[in-house]
Order: sequence, then C-alpha cells, then structure tokens
Amino acid sequence: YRTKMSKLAEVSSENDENSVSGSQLFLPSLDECRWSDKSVYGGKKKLRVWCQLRNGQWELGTVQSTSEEECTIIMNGKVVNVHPEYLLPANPDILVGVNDLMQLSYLNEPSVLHNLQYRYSQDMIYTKAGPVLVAINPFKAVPYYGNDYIEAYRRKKMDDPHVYAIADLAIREMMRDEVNQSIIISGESGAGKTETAKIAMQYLAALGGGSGIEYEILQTNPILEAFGNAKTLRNDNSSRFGKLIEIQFSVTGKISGANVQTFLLEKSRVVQCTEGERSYHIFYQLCAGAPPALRGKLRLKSANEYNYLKQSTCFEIDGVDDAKNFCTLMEALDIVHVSKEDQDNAFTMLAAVLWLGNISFQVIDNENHVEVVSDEALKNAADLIGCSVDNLVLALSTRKIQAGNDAIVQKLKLPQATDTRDALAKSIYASLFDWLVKQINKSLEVGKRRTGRSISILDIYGFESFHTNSFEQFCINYANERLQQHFNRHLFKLEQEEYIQDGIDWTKVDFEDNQHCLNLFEKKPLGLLSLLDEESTFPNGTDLTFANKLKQHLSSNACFKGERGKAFGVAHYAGEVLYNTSGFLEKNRDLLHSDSIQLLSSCRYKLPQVFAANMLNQSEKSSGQLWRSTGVDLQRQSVATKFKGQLFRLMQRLESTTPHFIRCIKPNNMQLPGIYEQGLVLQQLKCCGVLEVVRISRSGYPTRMTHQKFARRYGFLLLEDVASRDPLSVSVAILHQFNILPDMYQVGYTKLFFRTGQIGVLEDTRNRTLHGILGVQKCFRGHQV
Ligand code: AD9
Ligand code: MG
Repeated sequence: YRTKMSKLAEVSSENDENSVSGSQLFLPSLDECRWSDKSVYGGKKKLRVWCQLRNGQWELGTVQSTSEEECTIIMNGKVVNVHPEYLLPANPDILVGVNDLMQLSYLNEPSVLHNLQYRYSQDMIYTKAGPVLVAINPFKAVPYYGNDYIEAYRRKKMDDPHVYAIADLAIREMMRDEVNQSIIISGESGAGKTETAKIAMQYLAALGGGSGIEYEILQTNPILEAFGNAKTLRNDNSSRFGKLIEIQFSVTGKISGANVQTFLLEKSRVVQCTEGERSYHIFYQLCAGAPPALRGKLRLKSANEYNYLKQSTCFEIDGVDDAKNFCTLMEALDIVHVSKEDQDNAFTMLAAVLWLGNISFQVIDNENHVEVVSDEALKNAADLIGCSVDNLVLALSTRKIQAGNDAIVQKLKLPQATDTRDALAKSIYASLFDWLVKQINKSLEVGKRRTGRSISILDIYGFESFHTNSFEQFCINYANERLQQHFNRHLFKLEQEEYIQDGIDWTKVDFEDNQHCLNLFEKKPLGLLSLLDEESTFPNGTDLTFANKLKQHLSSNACFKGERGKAFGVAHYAGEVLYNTSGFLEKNRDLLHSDSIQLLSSCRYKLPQVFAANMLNQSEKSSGQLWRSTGVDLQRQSVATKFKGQLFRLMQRLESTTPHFIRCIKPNNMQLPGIYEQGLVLQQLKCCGVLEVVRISRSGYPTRMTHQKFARRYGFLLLEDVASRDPLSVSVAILHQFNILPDMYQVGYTKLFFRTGQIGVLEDTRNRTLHGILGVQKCFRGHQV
C-alpha cells in the first residue's frame, strides 16, 4: 500500500481555472485495474473512468486523451492529468443501477460502490451480488413491505431483489428438494440484521400461515428483543445475543412449529453500562409500564433510582415508548402461552435484580472486610427472590471454605462482595433469559422434527472491532470466523470442487481462506481458546500472565500479533483486531459461588429454584474442561468452551441445509437516512466477501441440477416423445429446444450447470405451461357441471 501511495500520480495543472490542484488526488491501484489492457481501453476518448481523490472518494471523469504516462480527463468540469495506471474504467450509463452486481461490465470497487449508492439514493436498498442479497440499511421506513408486496413476490409479479424473494426461494427449494434451508444474515452492529430477519419471518408466516402458530412465532420477536436487546452507541436496538430460529413446515408447506436457539447473551450489561448506552430494554419497560398493582408488589421505582441502570444517564430512547412496549410485551407473552403467574414470577426476578444492584456494603475493618448495609434494597431483594434477609446477607458477605472436613466461614472484602452480588444478579438474569426461551420453545414445539422441511434464520452479531476489544468481541469475532468459513466453503470451495468433480471446463479461482485464523483459535493445546482455558484454571492466573502466555506460544503464528502488556492482536478475515485481556479470565470462568446457588435453591419461589437446579445440572453435565479452582467455586465448563461447542453444533446444523445469504450493510455510523459513506460501505463489502462472491459467481455456474431431475422437471415441455430416452439426452434436447446459448451452461458427468438467471427462464415456461394445463382442466370440469 505504501509503495502505491508513493507512486502518487503526478497531476499537472493545466494552468486554467478548471484544473484541480494536484494535492487532491491520490490514486492507489485496485485489484481490477484494466487500464493497461489497451485492446479494450487504450486510446479511447470519451471513455468514462473512476478517479480516486485524496479523501478516498471516487469521482467520475471522462477521458480526453491518453498516452503511456498520462491521461487527461475531465472531472466535475475540470481538466486533470493522471497517471493511467491508477484510473479504473467506469460502466456505461445503461448499466447504472442494475439490480445484480453481476451484470456490471466492470466490477471494480468504485463501480460496485457507485451502483449501490445510486440504488440507495432511489431507496432501492436491496441488490443482488450473485447468489447473495445485499441489504443497505435505509434508517427510515421504506414502502416495500406488507401484504401487497408479499403477494407480488408470491405470485412472481415482482422480481426486484428483496428479502421476500430470498424467503420465497427458500420455501420453494425446501418444497422442491425436501432439504432444510437456512437464511444466514450477517453484518455489523446496526446494519439491519434483526429487522431483516423479521421481514423474512413475516414472509414465511404469510405463505405458510393458517394454523395460527405463525402468529405466535412472530410474537417471539418483541419478547426476545425486550429481554435481549439494548441501546448501544451503535444501535438503539442492538441484539446482545445470537439467535437461530428454525421454522418447521408440514408436507403441504404450512408452518407447524418452531424452535429458537440463542447464543452467548451479554451478561455483563446487567450490572454495568457505558455512558450513552442502556441496560436491557425490559428493565426500562417494566419501570415505565408496570400497572399499579404490579408496581406495588415489586416495589418498583423509576429507572433512574436503580444503580445498575443509572450508571449511564441514558434512560430513554428517541421515538421509543417503553411503557407502551411493556404492554406489547405482556400481550406477546400471553400469545406464546406464558401464564400470567409465570409472567409475574419473571417480573419479580427482574425487580429482584434491580434491587440487588442497590444493595451496598460497609467496610468494617482495615482489611477491607465488609458488612451488608441493612436497608430497603436488602429487604426488597430478599423478599423478591424469596429468601430471608439473613441468608441473603450471608451469601453476599461471606464464603464457606472447605478445609479438610471442616467448613470455615470467611468474611468477604469489598471487591469480592460486590463481585458476588453482581454475579448473582447476572446469573439470575441469564437464567431468566434461558428459561423464557425454553417457555417459548415449549409453546412452539411440534412433535416430529427435522422433516427436511424447515427454514432456519440466523441473526447473529456481526464482526466487531472497537477501540478497546474485550472477551465479548473475542467470542463474537471467533463466531464470525466460523460463519465466514461456512460462507466461503459454500460459495467458493464447494462450488469449485463440484465443477471439477463433474468434469466441466473451469479455471480455478482463488479465494481468501480463513482456516489459519480458525486454527489460531481452535488448535489444541496451543490455540487461543485452549490457552485461555488453561490459564483460567490456574488460581494464580491473571490477565497479564494470560497475555504473556499467548505471546510465548503463538508468536510464530501469522494471524497472531503479540502486543505489550495485557494485549494481543488477531488478523481476522475482516481486519486486524487488538484485544485487551483485562477481564478475560474472569469472564471465561464465569464463576458463581455455590453459596449463591444454595441461596437460590432454598428460595420460596419457583423460578429461583428452577435456576439453581439448572446451574447444578449444568455443572454436573459439563465434561472436558472443568473448573477446579478455589474449592467451593462451582465446577463447570468455561464460557469460551461452551460457546465453541454451541458454534460447532450450529455449524453442523447449517451444513445440512441449503444456505441463502443476506449481507446487511450500514451506510453510516449516525443511524441517519440518506447518508452513504463510501469508505464505510466498501470496508463492509470487503469484510463480508461480497466483492469476491461477485467475482467468482460471474465466472461460474451457480445453478445446477442432475440430469435426471432436469429431464423429469422440464421433459414434458418437449415437443417430441422422449419416453424411452436417457435423462442426459432428454436434457440436451430441452436445452436445444429452448435455445439456451452454449455459453450459458455446461454439461457435467452427473449434472447440468447454468449461469445465473438461466434456470429462471425455463421455470417460467414450465409454470406457464402448467397453469395452461390446469386452466384447461378447470374449464373442462366447468362444462361437465
Ligand atoms: V446488532 O448487531 O443487533 O447491534 P442489527 O441487528 O444488524 O444490529 P437492526 O436490525 O437492529 O441492526 O437495525 C438497526 C436499526 O436500523 C433498526 O432499529 C431500524 O431503525 C433500522 N433499520 C434496519 N433495517 C431497516 C429496514 N429494512 N427498514 C427500515 C431499518 N429501517
Ligand atoms: Mg440485531
């Protein structure tokens, strides 16, 4: 990059007022610089080109004259001279705004960016990139949703790229192939994944609806968002967990049930919150919207009186009515059959968490040992979780230690006591979340599962790279590496392997493989995850010893970068991220003292008991890496190991589906409509592999079908009698009859391969013919009557 920078094009000023000063131009080369291809561009006047300005923006220009060394172009009415090596060809006018990037003649970055930008300016937020749908967040209501649009896509009256079109394709492929489908949505925080997932669900519900269960499925959204979403600096409604919802269909294509799986809820938000952000929506909804009787029972105050919530001065979100949303939530809970009693129990736990946060400690000696302050908060918290004040005091300020056969009671110091309190609050909240998901699943459950007729929608946190990156980003980015590999495998690797296996003419295209980075995370015993677990089991391990250990063992790995102090860098597929190891060990251990669990299990109420039972159960079931740290701390699987297991199972599930990918793009960081920042968009397009996909798809054959299937599906369209012929020759006859150009397909040993769009032509003919036949039959029956 630097060498390219140093080759800054000499821009000679034409000495007229039209010229641009040389300092405004810098022209790094990009991958697809074809200027040197003289047969195409050389010496052509009036050719449209992209020229990059010093600020990184691209400007359209028109070539006036060219030579080996210099190219004179007109840009914005000004004449400039630029080194031709650094210009990129622009697409002809006629291609501006095409709805599939694959149709562009030139696929260089400015052309792709401009095409998307042009569409975005016309509110066309969806664009195809070969098989992938690119969705750019409009940050305003766009009029493309609802019944009329659903109907239009269902009847194929509309073929503009849309989430509906992807959902429609998933349904059709599921019914046709009897293979489970998945819609995998990715993108940065605030890019629109959750909204997109809801739009896809809306379409599936409309097409597969009838039994009423679709309505229940849609109602899971407000519930999960209330408990799992929060305002962050990046998104007012940021999901703090990953979600896979599997919607199951019957033989006739009707929705029969669903199942929700969640990943790694950000627990820390319950007890700490950055300025300008909020904790989970549900807390504010409860405080603002609980009806008087409930308020009294839970001894609720307003949000700004709770310590956990008032760490940030942000209590309200523009345009959001928390009280109203609480009503919506209660209705949704009714619809998914969470009983009023259970709802009350859940709200009680929320209030208990809030009151726990208000419990304070008083230092009683010069060793920093504490006593719990006996006040309203202590009493309310104890009442709400259903234990005695004394037991709560013991659990928060002392710890039982096993010394041989004797149990010794130790007083806690201030930081330990606060940690214990916060750990209890976090685990109550996380348990509540899991419990809720379980209730939802019970309500949506169907008897028989895995029928080959399901569509799973994955809405998982996108790649994150902040100023300071902690354990959460570490896990999130690891998940994204896995997903990226799945994406790569499907779109590049498997695709090309299939061409080669089936013996068609094909020149291999290289793609960026991220296996090295995954190895860095997963290798045993010397990978990031193993080393983290190892250090977490050492009672004396600290965030610094962990960082040093990584440096000691991983420095030779090309994806790893040792840094000074408590830090290390990872070269992710989407860019390098610097992690700060502060808090890594503690978050990975996620210890909850057995005293706290005992406290919960001895509570009068149902939910704390359920939570405690689950925690104990989990620790018994966990295998592999166990925690045997300080005696009474609960032994269980580390957070990272558990997450890795979840991810592996997720990947296995996804591998057995036909995937459909949606890449969400955030056009600006301000969450504002109408602003399209090229640099930001470009970086996301690169991160999620969109540019690569277009490149490979255009040169490949994304649609394929076995000879048998093809012959069976379209054979009846043939004018000649083919009953006795083999599938291959029937297939070839079909291709000929419909004049499919030889460039547009390849015949493999077992399959036919088509360029994008080709199969659509055949499908249309097939549908028209079928409707014709059905129409005739109807007519005929009419006569008989
Ligand atoms: V995060 O990783 O959970 O922080 P998401 O899920 O990618 O993030 P989300 O779907 O929550 O982003 O979208 C952010 C906001 O963008 C929404 O709250 C809407 O205000 C806005 N948005 C997103 N998609 C659309 C859309 N299709 N139409 C209108 C949209 N607004
Ligand atoms: Mg989201």
